[in-house]
Amino acid sequence: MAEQESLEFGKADFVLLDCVTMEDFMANLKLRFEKGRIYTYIGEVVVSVNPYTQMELYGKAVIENYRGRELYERPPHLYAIADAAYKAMKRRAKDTCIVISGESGAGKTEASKYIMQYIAAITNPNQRAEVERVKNVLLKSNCVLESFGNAKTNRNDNSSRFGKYMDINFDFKGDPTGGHINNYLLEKSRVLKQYQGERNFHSFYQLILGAPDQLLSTLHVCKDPALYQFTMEGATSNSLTNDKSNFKAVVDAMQVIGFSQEEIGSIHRILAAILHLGNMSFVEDGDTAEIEDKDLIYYIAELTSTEPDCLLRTLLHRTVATGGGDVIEKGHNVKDASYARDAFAKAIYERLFCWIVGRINNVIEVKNYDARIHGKNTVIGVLDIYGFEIFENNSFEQFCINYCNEKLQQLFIELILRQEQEEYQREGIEWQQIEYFNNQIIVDLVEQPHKGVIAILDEACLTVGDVTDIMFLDSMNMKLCTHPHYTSRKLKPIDKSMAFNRDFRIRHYAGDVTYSVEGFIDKNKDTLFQDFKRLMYNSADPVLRDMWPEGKLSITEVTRRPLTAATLFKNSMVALVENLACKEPYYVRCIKPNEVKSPVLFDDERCRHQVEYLGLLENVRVRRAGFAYRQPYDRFLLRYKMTCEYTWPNHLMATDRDATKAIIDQHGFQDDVAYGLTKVFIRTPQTLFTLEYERAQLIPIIVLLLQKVWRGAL
Ligand code: AOV
Ligand code: MG
Repeated sequence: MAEQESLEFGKADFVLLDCVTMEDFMANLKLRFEKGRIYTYIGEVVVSVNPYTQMELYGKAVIENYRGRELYERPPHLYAIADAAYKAMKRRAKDTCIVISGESGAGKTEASKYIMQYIAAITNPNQRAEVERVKNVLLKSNCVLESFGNAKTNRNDNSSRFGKYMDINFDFKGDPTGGHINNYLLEKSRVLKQYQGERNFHSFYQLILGAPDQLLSTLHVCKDPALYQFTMEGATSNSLTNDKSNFKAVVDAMQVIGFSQEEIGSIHRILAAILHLGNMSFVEDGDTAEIEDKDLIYYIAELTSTEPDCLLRTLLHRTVATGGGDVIEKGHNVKDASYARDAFAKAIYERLFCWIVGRINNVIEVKNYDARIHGKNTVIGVLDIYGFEIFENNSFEQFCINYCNEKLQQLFIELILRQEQEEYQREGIEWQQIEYFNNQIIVDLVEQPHKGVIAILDEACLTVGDVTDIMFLDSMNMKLCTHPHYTSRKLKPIDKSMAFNRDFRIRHYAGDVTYSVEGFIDKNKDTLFQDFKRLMYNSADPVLRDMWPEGKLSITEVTRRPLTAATLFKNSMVALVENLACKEPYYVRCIKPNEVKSPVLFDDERCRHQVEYLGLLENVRVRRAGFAYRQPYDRFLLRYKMTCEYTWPNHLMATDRDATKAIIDQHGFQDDVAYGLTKVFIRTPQTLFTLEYERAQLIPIIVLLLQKVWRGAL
């Protein structure tokens, strides 16, 4: 068990609690938080409580203290879990992953950064230049991705508005040789509009407030976010982010990564173009729309390296292929033009973000050449994704984010609670089944083919004609009315807490969330007229051109209907979970101590709620009753047979199980072990450490002996 600190700091591992009750768990968590012990184990899971203040926990000396140590030798820390994942990867050539979960503002992104810093600090002792380059890019990528993918929300001043899974590749020496970032569904609707008190993505404010005057003037941008429709809301919000200095930090980081001056210039021009697009408004001109402020057309055309005429035509018209194969141009009315402008602004930003991720991936991609030279390539994956969210208004984005958290909780249940218990049963180990809530039912509610919310939404989106959000709600009400985790005001008219008839509610594992259906159909269809794609593809700016490869198709060549946003997201989540499930997982479970970002307040009720839905108490129970290590008998013998006179060099017993028993009995570990059908189960790490220690002592003697035998034979 974890190194025992003085008892005044509570138990360093919840497994050591005298009683596993919610009260005891909470008392220990609270005591440790109050004493500045923000990390506690449940076996190999780290429970982390956001301290909301800078802790003296992360310096170089601390890193050295954890380097190469066993998990239980030092007080609980993210560094210990990072080291354990690293050791498993290096010693056993296992792909591992670190899954960080918890609700919005619980500290996932900070944790992921500390973990990456640790891995960077303990690798490349020989200072190989190429490895240093890769490490630098991996570390600097955080700064760039946070600028473009994070924003202030009402729950977190630096909230990740995208999901991130980063693979770090290692060579046989255990040094990082490259990596790959997968990003998941950016909340692009934020570009257009933010709820009261929230902000657009940091990148916009950093440009407006941090760019040098000369750059701003070439971008035709003023130094005041209140002047732009898209940044107006955040202009007055009292945020902790330091936009001015961060602008420079982001540019520096991009340079370190390898973005060229031209590319950085393009990125700034694209951001400025989006700001100008936001200020564009339309007026009625007969049946069609006209642009009110013509200057904006010239600014945007200049910034996107397109022809003003083409830009104007694209904003006000749309080409349509008629049934007969002809192509006609249809003028927009004001409503359609505004819709098209918004779709365009969102799409440019999203593509810019994906392009940046792709650009970083180019730089850190493991080349075949490297793999050949460095041999086996193993991976540590780090997952930092948007946490569970409940806002006053919840929309399509919260629905996706919360579904993603359901999937991750399902993975946790699958790996930590279910498979563990099933293995004991399979192996015939005596076992008292531990009850837990399985959220598979909610995952199914969302993703089941034909019957789930996403399928119903897709069906509505594929229906010809004008399908409204309300029709989608009606369809859900009809198909899901008996589901225990679904309800809506229409089904339950007395429920006043659902404000409108356009709401539906899902009882998530982490709490009830009421979603407004408004915008679901549009956001799921995610339509952007082909004219915009062609316009961008024909831009003289190579960065913009690169982002719109399908722009080379004309309207008559576009035949396939693209997958909907929700289905794309679902597919990416299924792939993510499959990828994580085939790696050895390490978990960090983050807890948000209070809603007011206070370093001293431990809100009992809020914390208890999180402990409950994260299934932490069940985790302790399974862990406590269970066995930390297990190995098939033949593998166990192969490794430890030299530690027992009856098994070295070969045993003469009836079965490997008997031989294993002989080793265990000789060491006096009988009480710490159970014998399954095919595997031996060991309860505490100390038993394994002792065996490992003895083995390490004996190996040099055996090697000497063998050498003598060989020489004699020669
Ligand atoms: P999140 O990633 O879990 O939320 P963050 O990692 O962004 O949450 O943490 C929120 C804020 O809490 C940070 O900006 C810090 O101010 C503070 N914080 C978190 N961890 C620490 C720590 N170890 N030490 C000091 N301060 C910390 V979201 O991205 O919203 O789900 O989508
Ligand atoms: Mg985050």
